[in-house]
Amino acid sequence: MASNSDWPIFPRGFLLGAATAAYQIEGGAREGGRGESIWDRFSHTPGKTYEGHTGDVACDHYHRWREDIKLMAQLGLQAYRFSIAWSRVMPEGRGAVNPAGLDFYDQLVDALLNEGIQPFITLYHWDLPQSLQEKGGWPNRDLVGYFADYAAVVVRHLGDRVRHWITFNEPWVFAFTGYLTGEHAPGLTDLPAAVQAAHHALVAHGVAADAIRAYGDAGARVGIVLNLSRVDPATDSQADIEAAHRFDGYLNRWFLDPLFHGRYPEDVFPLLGGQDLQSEPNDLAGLAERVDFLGINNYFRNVVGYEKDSPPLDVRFHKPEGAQYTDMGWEVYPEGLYKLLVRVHRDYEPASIYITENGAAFPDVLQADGGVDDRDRIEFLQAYTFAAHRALEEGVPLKGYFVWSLLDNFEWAHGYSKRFGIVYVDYATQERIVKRSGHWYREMIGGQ
Ligand code: IFM
Repeated sequence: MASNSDWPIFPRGFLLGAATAAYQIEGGAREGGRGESIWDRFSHTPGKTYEGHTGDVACDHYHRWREDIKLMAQLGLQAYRFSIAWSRVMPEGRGAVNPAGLDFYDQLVDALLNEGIQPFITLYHWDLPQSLQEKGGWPNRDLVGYFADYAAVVVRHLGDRVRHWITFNEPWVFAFTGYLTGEHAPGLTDLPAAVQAAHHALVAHGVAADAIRAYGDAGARVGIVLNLSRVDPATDSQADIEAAHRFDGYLNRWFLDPLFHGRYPEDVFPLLGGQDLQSEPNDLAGLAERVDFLGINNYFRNVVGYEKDSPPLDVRFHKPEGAQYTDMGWEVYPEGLYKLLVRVHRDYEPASIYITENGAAFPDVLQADGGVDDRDRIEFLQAYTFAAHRALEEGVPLKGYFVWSLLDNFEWAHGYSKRFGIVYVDYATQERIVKRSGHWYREMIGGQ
């Protein structure tokens, strides 16, 4: 039995769980009446994902969910964060509802509750119905209403049993990598479209929050999940300090300021062409009252310096020498999580915070003895959970922690080449093998 120095001891009621997302694990892409999503279209477009990988089968969770919930129970998970595939519930994104899609999530929720695992549902984890992309996708304001309708359908169905609702996962990622850099679906490279998409996600959060409150249980809690990172300047020079501040405005304050202060960050708004944003007067009003909890996904920090003639922000990324990097090339920097939590609490004061994703990809190897000895991931999780605990001790209202991810899965443009799971998936057989980190996490939860 490991001693308490192997993991932090969290207060009673603190939730320890794991997270996944629909397109990354479900598979069953053409089953049960599911409609096409932008990730089906994107991953089937040559050259968009690593070796042409798609989520057609993924972890086959669509068929293996009972086994996966047993696995969660064996690991002792107290909560499970998963997303709903919009196009499983509404194949065209609006209009007709697909009962088989709702049934799938219905059974999943019941099975989780039977095992005493609290469901945290994300309504949107990037898999927009393709037919809504054909209407222009998130830059089209009509999507705000379609999203609210979809949220209402799901919450009317599951709201008697599900308490924690997350509207969006990482709107920064799907807006800016989906519409500006083109690395993610729908693969566009259009700055005004990206800024408009990000804005509509904020407005949609507000109206979906209203729907969740209208149709959910009295105890329903609404959250939104942001990918946030500590940003440090590369040197002490004024130019680098200002560059780091601009990048912080783009990555962190672009969503935090509207959500909690009702306005965009003034310094970076014009740099991204904010003056051309199409908006209505009350779009950002009252968003703070529609956030019961903030979900933070954090993996690494950014070290940023000034780079001349590098629009729109004139920044360049630096990789500190001597640091440890994961298989994604992300710096292992637990101190960044601690500082980020303290800063978000100080500057924005969300009522509650959950770490909704944290974890690491490493090149795991399935050994001849059938095990996966991922000590590097254990060290990562230890360091980050201790950092989170330190923030909690200093007054940050941290209520839970979700490891990313329960299973190895489809890592978007990287396909299956990156493994984030605490459970190894042998994609040839779909066998699940609990990694050493999974055993460690089970002990940690049991040791609370
Ligand atoms: O796999 C993703 C997830 O879908 C969103 N947050 C970051 C993870 C790792 O890249």
